[in-house]
Amino acid sequence: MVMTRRKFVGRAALAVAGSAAIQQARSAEAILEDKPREIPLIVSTWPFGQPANDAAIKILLQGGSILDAVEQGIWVTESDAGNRSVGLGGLPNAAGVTQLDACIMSGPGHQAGSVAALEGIRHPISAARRVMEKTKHVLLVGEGARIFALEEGLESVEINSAERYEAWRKNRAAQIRPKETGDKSKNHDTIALLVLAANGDIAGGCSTSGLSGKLPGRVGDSPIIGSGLYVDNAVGAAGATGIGENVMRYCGSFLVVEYMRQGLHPQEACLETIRRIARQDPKGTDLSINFVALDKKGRYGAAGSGPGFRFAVTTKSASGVQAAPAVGKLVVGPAGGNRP
Ligand code: SD4
Repeated sequence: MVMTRRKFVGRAALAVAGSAAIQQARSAEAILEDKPREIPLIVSTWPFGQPANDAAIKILLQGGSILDAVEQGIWVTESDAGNRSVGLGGLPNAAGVTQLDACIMSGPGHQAGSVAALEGIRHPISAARRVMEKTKHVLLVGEGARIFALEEGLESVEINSAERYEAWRKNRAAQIRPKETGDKSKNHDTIALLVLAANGDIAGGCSTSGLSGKLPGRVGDSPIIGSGLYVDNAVGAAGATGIGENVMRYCGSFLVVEYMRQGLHPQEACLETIRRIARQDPKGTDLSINFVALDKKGRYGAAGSGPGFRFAVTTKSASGVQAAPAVGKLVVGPAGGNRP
């Protein structure tokens, strides 16, 4: 490939900007170093992650497995009928059907399982775990995923699509443009839940109904390993929420983990991932994407492309919600992360 001088200079400038940013991030790490490092540690997306974290830490403290902690923590969010973006309470696609995406990753053995465009199953995270543990595959989609979940004895739920579609259609305007003053967390999003166990093992899970009004069959970042979630037992884990298309074109969660592997603090790794995407993407920081991360040392962090992203952090001694730093000035989408 012949590279013009302009292209070469442009790329070199980008590379310099990138490495300068990493150096800047490394020096910022000194400030972040002071954060407590209590383990087990659980970090998840959005304030609705807190009750999920609480359920997950309880399982760990009772001697349960790290995967049980991930799965049963996420059950809490999937069971919340008031949640419009995770589980069967999630807003339907353009055909009036709620299609669910989920994945799970286990650090030890680097195992992963996913389901996408899954209909009528109460706990997609459990279907993902079964894919990981009981098949030789990583990802099952659509009707195949549903039949597999049914064969595994997972709870199925009858859904009246026409009714759901009508309700969705009537409220569409309100859902697309909720009041600016409203609680943004209600419009969001995906739960990505990361666990660092006391023995240093790491696991994570992710579950969502995806973007409301999406085309039938659309799969977002959440069930894609390396995009909505990534775990490396030697380094750490990361998860994403926001507009999946802006995450999956860059393997966002994988990138966060790779920055941590290069030595960045989890928070700086999240920030640098968004900066890097924004440097390259025609949308700049208008991405509506957010990441959470934790590392093997028990450090954690999060970042959003715009302000408004909050995340839940839980240890044995404390559980709470924190605000994530933002890269750009834009809010997390006028309608939350589900902005088309
Ligand atoms: C998706 N990232 O399907 C998910 C859902 C989400 O804001 O987090 N929406 O694109």
